[in-house]
Amino acid sequence: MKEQLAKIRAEALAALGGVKDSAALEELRVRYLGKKGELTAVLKQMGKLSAQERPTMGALANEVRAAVESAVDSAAKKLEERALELRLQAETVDVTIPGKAPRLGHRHPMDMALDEIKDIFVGMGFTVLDGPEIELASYNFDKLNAEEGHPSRDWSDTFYFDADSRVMLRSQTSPMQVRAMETMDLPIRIIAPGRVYRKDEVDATHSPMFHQVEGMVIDHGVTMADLKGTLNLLVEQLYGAGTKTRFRPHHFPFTEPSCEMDVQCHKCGGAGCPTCKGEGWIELLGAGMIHPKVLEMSGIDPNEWSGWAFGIGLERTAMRRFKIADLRLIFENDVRFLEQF
Ligand code: 2U9
Repeated sequence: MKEQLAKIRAEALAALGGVKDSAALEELRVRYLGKKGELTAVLKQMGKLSAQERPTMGALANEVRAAVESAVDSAAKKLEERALELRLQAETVDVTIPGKAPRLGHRHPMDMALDEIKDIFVGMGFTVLDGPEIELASYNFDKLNAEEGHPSRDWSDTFYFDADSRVMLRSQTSPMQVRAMETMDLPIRIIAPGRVYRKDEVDATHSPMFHQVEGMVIDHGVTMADLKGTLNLLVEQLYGAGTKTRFRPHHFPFTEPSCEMDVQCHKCGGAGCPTCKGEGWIELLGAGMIHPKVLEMSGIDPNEWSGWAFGIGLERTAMRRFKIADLRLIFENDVRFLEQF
């Protein structure tokens, strides 16, 4: 038995000394110290020993068990240390290696053009509105004096959601202004920028989705002179001091009188060139005095209050501002295009 115990000790210590991983260690622990292990098997034979031999063998067995247990513990500790060492090696960061610069995005020219316009109007005390793109036709048309049968309500021009033509994708941002007239305290000065939708085929100047900025002022004694003064200021800030404008009569259902405003061609200074198609002037926006019926429908007394409104297409403004020849470039989001602005 003595030899058996010595053999177990020698074999166990040798095996534990060269153990490679925790699975192998566990296997050895079970093999030598487990209930069905080699040491237990020897201890089970103790009964066969004489009373004299038993205490010495018992002490020796305990000594061997303690030695194997201690070897198991130190092997486990070694494995742990080795694992930590490997992890630290793998996770080493060389802080002196130059970093990879992240590729920065770029502001979209539409966003830049909108911000310029917003800044100009906020500077004059206007509030910027936001509102739903899915609208009621009553807000998009009826309350803007475009009644049943008006050509802009046609199914070939407008995206309706229902057969009764009651719910639609807004075709202008005016419904936001109607909602403002119904809910805000007078006087009001607001601009309403946002996406609008019309059934147009995509080409170099058209898209079924585009952006508008509309604006309006309602106060006591507001006249066409206020409209012209404000829009001239807008143009001077967008295109530089001294930029000339002209106002031509026009027709819109929601304004009376109505006009379109042109700016003198920045390329030729009015002499006529390919940019202005020989006209000397470039059409910029539509505007007018808010129709008394439109005021009345939103509960504003046209005998007490008057107001003006305008609408400007943002894509066209950005295209002119940044000299972009094709509208489709604005929506394609090609970074090589966007980086130029
Ligand atoms: C209310 C009353 C009046 C907004 C206006 C225009 C003239 C106009 C076009 C510009 C280019 C649309 O994007 S575009 O195709 N808009 O010409 N818009 S007056 O008048 C309003 C708005 C709201 C309650």
